[in-house]
Amino acid sequence: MNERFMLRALELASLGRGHVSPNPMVGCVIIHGPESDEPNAEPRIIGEGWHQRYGDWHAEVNAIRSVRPEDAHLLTESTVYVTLEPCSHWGKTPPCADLLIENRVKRVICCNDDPNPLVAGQGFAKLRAAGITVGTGVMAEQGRDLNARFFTFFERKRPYIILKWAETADGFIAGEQGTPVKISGELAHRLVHRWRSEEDAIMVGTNTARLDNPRLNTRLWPIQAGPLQTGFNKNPTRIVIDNQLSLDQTLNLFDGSQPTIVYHQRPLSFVPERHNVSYSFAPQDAGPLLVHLMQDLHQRRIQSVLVEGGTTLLKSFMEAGLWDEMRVFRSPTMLGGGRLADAIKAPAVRGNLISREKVGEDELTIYKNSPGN
Ligand code: AOF
Ligand code: ZN
Repeated sequence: MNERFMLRALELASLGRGHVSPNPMVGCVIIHGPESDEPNAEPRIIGEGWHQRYGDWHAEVNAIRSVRPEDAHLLTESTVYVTLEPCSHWGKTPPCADLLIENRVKRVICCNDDPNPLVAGQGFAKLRAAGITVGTGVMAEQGRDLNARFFTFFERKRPYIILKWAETADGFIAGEQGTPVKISGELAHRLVHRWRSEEDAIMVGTNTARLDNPRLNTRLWPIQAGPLQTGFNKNPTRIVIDNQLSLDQTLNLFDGSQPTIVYHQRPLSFVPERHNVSYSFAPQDAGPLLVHLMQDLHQRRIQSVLVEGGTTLLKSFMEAGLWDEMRVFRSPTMLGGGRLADAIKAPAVRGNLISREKVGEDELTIYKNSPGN
């Protein structure tokens, strides 16, 4: 077992970020060498691959295909490092476990078991039944971290929630009436567009939709900026809460350029029809709106949501303990008055500090939710 190779597999997996959802990011490295009981041999990577895009070949297939014909005979003495349990089901592609068995690889080492009930241990069972040595739990934490969205989706039956806001040096997040003010700088702005391209959905509350008229797209993270330079620039699904369906239909959000979901609590005798806009009714007596939202998004297979404000919406996620990450920009500017950022933080909110770094003029701090919060 060699963590160096798993690290490489994790690195490859991450190249799929923003392109594979609702599938996990998976990387695979095939090694021939001493671990394969070859005396005096140096371990050598004979193949590698990753899951590049939703619907495309899985990591193991790409790795096996990358093996040069002259190395193909080494596969029977190889160790396959793959970040997730190889699949056992017929999905968009045939089972990866079968492929590894056909190629008679010697060992398979993974970070994590696949939480998808279609797989969940059956991939390993298949491999073992075919006489392949299986190891799992190698760099398990890094593996879970990489696919936090995928694991949250299957284990908690809800999307991974990222709360994001910007505050001024004197701690304000918006003007007096919650009016939006420009707080963070140009680089932070661009980074947010990159984040948007990495998540399945992006959400705002009614006031932000009305006052800000946001487009919620990824125009500042152009195609060339992505790791694959594929000419593929993914825009997230937009989500807006509009309880009484009072928002002006000429807002950018409703322009039909991206799938948009409107959650409301106003009973309707007919469902409005608009291109790319769907309406989801949450009956008032059916419990908290956010609970309805989580269930509905889970059904739609949305694995992550970037919540961009405003204050009321951020606060309700925090109060419900419904969040996994907080990303906070602090700018050097002073506002002198307005809505205090502290007001959106519920008293019980505690997060683990993950990182703090400069983004242009601003400082970005990232927290993750502590278990039990
Ligand atoms: C692997 N290697 O690279 C990935 C796996 O829709 P499909 O057919 O692509 O299947 C998706 C499921 O397969 C996904 O939910 C997860 O359980 C597994 N993903 N498995 O062996 C891979 N991406
Ligand atoms: Zn597979």
